Amino acid sequence: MSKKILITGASSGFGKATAYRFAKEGWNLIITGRREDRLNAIADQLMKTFQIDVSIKVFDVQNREQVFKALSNDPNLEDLDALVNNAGLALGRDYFDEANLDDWETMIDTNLKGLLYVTKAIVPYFIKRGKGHVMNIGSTAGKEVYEKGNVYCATKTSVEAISQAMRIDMLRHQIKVTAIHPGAAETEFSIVRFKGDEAMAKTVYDGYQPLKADDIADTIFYCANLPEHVCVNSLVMTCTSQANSFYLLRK
Ligand code: NDP
Ligand code: 8X3
Repeated sequence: MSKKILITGASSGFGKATAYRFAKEGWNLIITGRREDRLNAIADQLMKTFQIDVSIKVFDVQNREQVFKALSNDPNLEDLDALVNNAGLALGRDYFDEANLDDWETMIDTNLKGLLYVTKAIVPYFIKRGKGHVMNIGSTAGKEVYEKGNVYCATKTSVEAISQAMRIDMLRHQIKVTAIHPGAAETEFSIVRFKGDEAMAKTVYDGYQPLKADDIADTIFYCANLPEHVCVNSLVMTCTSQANSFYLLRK
């Protein structure tokens, strides 16, 4: 029987690439995000190309009511195998004393509270089934805090912490929890971070080959397809030109 995965932030970047990766292998999908037009276009293409079931759910992960309304009491989620908490963003790259409070709130509400809400809404289905896999997308930004990264780095440090906590607290339910921490990858991430300034965003990836969204999708697919008794707990991945948040080789 086909397996089923729910991916947040599937309208772009890692989430979209992950949707394609799992669809190609015959998984059925639930893809989520705020941009309904994009999700519809992706769902149509995947259903036509791979003859799988794709349903979309449009909600803002920051909005607790929307999350629980979208994800509670849904028979389509009763046989869900895996969840990818990918929706997230950085906003601004500013010194702590100069940073914008609204940017901070949005990052905390999306990267941390959004991940908590979605997981809290999905875990009851996993508990009922006696299995399930939560995969959380952190970042190298949560491994080494860098200048002007302050609150973004804090949210991603929290992704590792809460992943560890979930793994401990849900051990008795045999739910797998994996945290994946990618380094620099060229998606819409930097365009969002620099609020539409595409030239500025481009400079982030100058002079080296960053990760591609497909690289992260491949890694998520690997983690999701290990034997029942195997769980990758935490995984850091970078492009070959990056050693960590601080060391990046640009030509
Ligand atoms: P993109 O900007 O390309 O994609 C982000 C996705 O998150 C979009 O699908 C967006 O959908 C969704 N999203 C953002 N805010 C919300 C929200 N409030 N509610 C619902 N969905 C939301 O970035 P990436 O694919 O690069 O980023 C994906 C994840 O990977 C993020 O958590 C990011 O922090 C992390 N990451 C990125 C790295 C990089 O270098 N690119 C490296 C390490 C980690 P929509 O706008 O339609 O809601
Ligand atoms: C995104 C990677 O280095 O821009 O999480 O923070 S970085």
